[in-house]
Amino acid sequence: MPGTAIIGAQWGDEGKGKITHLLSGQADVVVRFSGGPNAGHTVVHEGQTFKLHQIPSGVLYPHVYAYMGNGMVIDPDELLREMQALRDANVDLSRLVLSGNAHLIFPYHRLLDRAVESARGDRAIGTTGRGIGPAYTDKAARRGIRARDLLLDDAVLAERLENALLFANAILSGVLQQPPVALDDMLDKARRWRDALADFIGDAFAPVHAALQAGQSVLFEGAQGTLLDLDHGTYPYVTSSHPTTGGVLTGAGVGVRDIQRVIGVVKAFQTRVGGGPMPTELHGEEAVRLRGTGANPWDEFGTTTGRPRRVGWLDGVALRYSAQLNGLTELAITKLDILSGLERIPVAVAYELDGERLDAYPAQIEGLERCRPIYETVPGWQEDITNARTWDDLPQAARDYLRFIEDLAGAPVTIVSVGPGSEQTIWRE
Ligand code: 2SA
Ligand code: GDP
Ligand code: MG
Repeated sequence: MPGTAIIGAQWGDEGKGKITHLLSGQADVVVRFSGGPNAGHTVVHEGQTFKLHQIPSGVLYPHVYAYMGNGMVIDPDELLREMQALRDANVDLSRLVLSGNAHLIFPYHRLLDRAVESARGDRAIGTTGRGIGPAYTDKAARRGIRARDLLLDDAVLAERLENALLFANAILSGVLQQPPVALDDMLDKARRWRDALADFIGDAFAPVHAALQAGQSVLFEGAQGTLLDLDHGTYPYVTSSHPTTGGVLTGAGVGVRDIQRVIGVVKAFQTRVGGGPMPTELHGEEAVRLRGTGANPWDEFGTTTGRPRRVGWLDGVALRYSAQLNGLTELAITKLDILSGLERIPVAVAYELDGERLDAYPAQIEGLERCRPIYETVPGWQEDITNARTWDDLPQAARDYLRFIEDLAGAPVTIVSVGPGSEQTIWRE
């Protein structure tokens, strides 16, 4: 199994960290291809819980080469904190590489992110405030600073920063009436980042291709989820990158033939953080039932920001769309244990829009905002399934629910997760 992409099939937080970490046990290389410190991937490794943001989830295995790919935006301050926390837990970072082509998040990106969000008022995207949008904006506008730029002479770096600050300060002080950011401060920061990170900045292209060519197992770890894709998600309520299979190609620099398996990670119900339409959203007691109250570590609160996640029933229309868009070859279903004890489980199989039945995902957000889910309801199960380890250990109703999901997505379920622990996993033969 040379190239395997692990893609969030919904709005993020499907459990990509757990699935990537599990598969990393047998992998040689793990590459993150999109996003940055907005991500929060929870991994339980040898009983200890790690929350990874920018570093690939494979890093916890000492045999794995972990690459932060060119498609990412990296906040070096956050990265250094994350690296220190891992070192404190005795994790070996000698095989960690930051692509020289990844763009950097500077403090002015965070300032801009927060200022623009507050200026949007009730039309705010609900970003994580980590500077993601402004950093990708600078990248697209060709004024971004890349990791490799830290290694340049001070004079050249200063020139690039000055160019980037022309725009940042025009918005910050000209439009938003905030104090401008000083070039010297940014240059000082960049020098400190250079000292701390120079040994980690390198090539994330040639070694990944060498591994693929040698038939080694390479995992591409997705961040966020399909419906947050800049082109294909619920625009403008999206992130500024491509968490989809398309994003693997550009964000890691590989070709279509390099990816044999595309695993869509699907939570057994639906969650979303931030603004934007969510047709199957629930409120009140039903929502608390799926979200939890925060008493358990796996309850639905943001891994990075702690924000309560919006929750709802599984959206089969969105799942079908996601399966097509990503070319999913298989599904990993997570958090199935959370549904235990329900009498019946509704799943959206179509939408209703202006009295018409809609089977396809609407292209326009204005349409999606008015869609009402058409549910099909399947029987639930009462048993605790957190100790199930084989397909046959699952109650019949749980297996039927999984088959229902397979039919909706048109892809087989190969992995079922019944708890956060790595042992709480069913590998379907
Ligand atoms: P941004 O910060 O510009 O990427 O925000 C744009 C939208 O993307 C959503 N987004 C996320 N949604 C779910 N999970 C994410 N990661 C963290 C987690 C989030 C957290 O693992 O829980 O801790 O709150 C993530 N990152 C970005 C975001 O909510 C906006 O809707
Ligand atoms: P990611 O961003 O896709 O990696 O997902 P997050 O880490 O943000 O959120 C998933 C949460 O669910 C984490 O707290 C995981 O430990 C937890 N989790 C993953 N799989 C399961 C599962 O099958 N059951 C339960 N109860 N929790 C799970
Ligand atoms: Mg997450």
